[in-house]
Amino acid sequence: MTSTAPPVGIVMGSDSDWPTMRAAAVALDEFGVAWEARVLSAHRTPRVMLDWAAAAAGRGVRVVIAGAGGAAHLPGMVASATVLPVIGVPVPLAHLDGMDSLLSIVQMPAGVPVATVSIGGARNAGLLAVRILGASDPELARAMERFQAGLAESVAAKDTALAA
Ligand code: RP5
Repeated sequence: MTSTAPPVGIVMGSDSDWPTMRAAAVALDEFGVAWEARVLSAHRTPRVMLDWAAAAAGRGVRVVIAGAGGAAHLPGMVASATVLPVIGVPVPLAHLDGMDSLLSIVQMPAGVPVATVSIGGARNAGLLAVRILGASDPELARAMERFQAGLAESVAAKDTALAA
């Protein structure tokens, strides 16, 4: 098994999730973190999903971002088949405003964690993946420090503008 995969794997239950999930890829691009994206359905292609999850760590993936909508079992099932950290993104569909997706992903049984972000929160999923990688990558951690400083500056600028 070769370790040539990008450090972040973005998986989703359908290509219809991509308009939501691409925000994770954009965040990773901003930090120069490479990623791969796959459509893997817990219900429609369960064996392909489990094979990908089981092989991911050996291929060099370090963090998984998994998004799904509705009966959103993909993040939890991927987490059951890998030791890698899995970040779950509840994708909002036409009904129930994404609450179904959120509850499907966040209520994991003890022993099988999924770090769930907000409904549609794929950008934060990408940023969380950067932080996880930054724990063992000082350069990436410094880039996150600069990013956070930029956030603070943008709030300070708004504060100054309102106070003027
Ligand atoms: C879920 O079903 C997918 O993650 C997607 O959010 C939802 C609908 O999929 P499509 O019918 O658009 O393929 O498994």
